[in-house]
Amino acid sequence: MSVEVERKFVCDAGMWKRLEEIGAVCIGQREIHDQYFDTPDFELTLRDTWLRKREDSWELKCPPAVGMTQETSGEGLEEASLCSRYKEITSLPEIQSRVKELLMHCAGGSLNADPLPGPLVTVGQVSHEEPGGPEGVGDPWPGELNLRCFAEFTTARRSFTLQEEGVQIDLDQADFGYTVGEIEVLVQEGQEVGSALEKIERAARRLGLTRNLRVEGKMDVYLQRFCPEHYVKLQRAHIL
Ligand code: V4E
Repeated sequence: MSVEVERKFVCDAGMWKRLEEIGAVCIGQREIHDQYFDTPDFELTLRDTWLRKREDSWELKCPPAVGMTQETSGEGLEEASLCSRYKEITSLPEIQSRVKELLMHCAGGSLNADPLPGPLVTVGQVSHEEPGGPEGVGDPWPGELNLRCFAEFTTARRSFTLQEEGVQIDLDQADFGYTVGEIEVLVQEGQEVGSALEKIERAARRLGLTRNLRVEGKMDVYLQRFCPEHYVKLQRAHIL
């Protein structure tokens, strides 16, 4: 199982040129369709656990084991506070059992709430079926656990690699009108994250990213625009 260590950055108009100048190699571009799921009471995301259907595959992102979190690893690098790290689980049986276990431990679990499909809404230039139910997902299991789709969007992604650093750089343009970059390193679970943070810091410096500010991800912006109540709850819980 791997842990994704990543730093987001503001992707300005000069970024392409800078990537070229530092010798980053474009390794592809693609469109990614994501659907995110949670219970009506946000029991997963309030535990910083993100269940996603990306194209036809299920993925779960959750905080890594103690020892790989920034609070406990004592890396002492400024980079540590700018980088997020999440364990990525891609085996469906494991995702289902972790989600079930998490929901069972939620006080007053909401397995009896009635999921309702939402109306059609327009987001920017793109018509979106407002997320609101497990319908159309094609799998019965999310509905059986009272999970509904709360966010759905498509991202045009261009990926680059800085081979000597072992980092991947993605430039993402979401269909609701937000563009963001990220520098990413994958680490095997249990391994030291310090060297990943150093690689990310070196890549950030080479890209001229000197402003050490937290940059909003696609989900921050999506929820602020379309699900403000959910966003406020996650902010109050210091998740976003
Ligand atoms: C919102 C969120 C998660 C869902 C995935 O978010 P993100 O990594 O931004 O999406 P994406 O498309 O780049 O996924 P990838 O292709 O890299 O797998 S996982 C954790 N969060 C919370 C979160 C946070 N607390 N802070 C920041 C800056 N981003 C996300």
